Amino acid sequence: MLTLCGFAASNYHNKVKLALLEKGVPFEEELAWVGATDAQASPLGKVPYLKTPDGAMCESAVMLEYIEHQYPQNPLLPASPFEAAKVRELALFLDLHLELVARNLYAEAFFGGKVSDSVKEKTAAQLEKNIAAFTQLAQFSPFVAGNTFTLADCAAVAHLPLVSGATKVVYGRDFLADLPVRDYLKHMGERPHMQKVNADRKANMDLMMARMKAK
Ligand SMILES: N[C@@H](CCC(=O)N[C@@H](CS)C(=O)NCC(=O)O)C(=O)O
Repeated sequence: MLTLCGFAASNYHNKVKLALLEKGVPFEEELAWVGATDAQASPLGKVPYLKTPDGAMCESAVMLEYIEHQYPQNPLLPASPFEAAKVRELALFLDLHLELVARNLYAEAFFGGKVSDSVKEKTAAQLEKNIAAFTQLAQFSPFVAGNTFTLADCAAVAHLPLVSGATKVVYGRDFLADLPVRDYLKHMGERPHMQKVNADRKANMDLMMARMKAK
């Protein structure tokens, strides 16, 4: 049995959770807040990490690859190596070039902190460039990588709302407004597994905010 460790308000946690649910892979969830992670399983102290019968691993992209290999049912990657590479390309763009850059804004956008003007400027320029490149690659037809649900969708549904939300709060403008992200998320939100992920996310978000206040 697999154990996904982390917390349901985390976008990276939800990326892996949705993949497991969509593939129909049985798993348990173990609550692990940042600061209370297993140092052996996650040497950088990040969530999620995944415990497997063979040992533990960190890094959500690696987990999706492992899950895909270990449990081939309901594939999240096309059979063609080239098509699979194109899906991975999009998933990596979402993780690295969109989410990781937008993350510079989260302290101010979501947690009542402040981000310096120079970081805001740099992040805006980087996001503009990276979103233009993502726009060139993304399909939204109706899934982010084409006409089937893939692991790129697991990344997209977890990350795109944060990129939209953070840019809206910090710059007063949704940097993803020219992409069909709203319709896409609405469509994805009709999937029962997505609804479960969203309900768990909301419940955990309340818990996280209460924890932060109590500190
Ligand atoms: N590259 C990592 C990113 C995971 C990540 O940044 N998780 C956040 C929570 S959403 C975290 O653990 N942050 C705490 C930290 O970086 O110390 C992955 O794909 O798993």
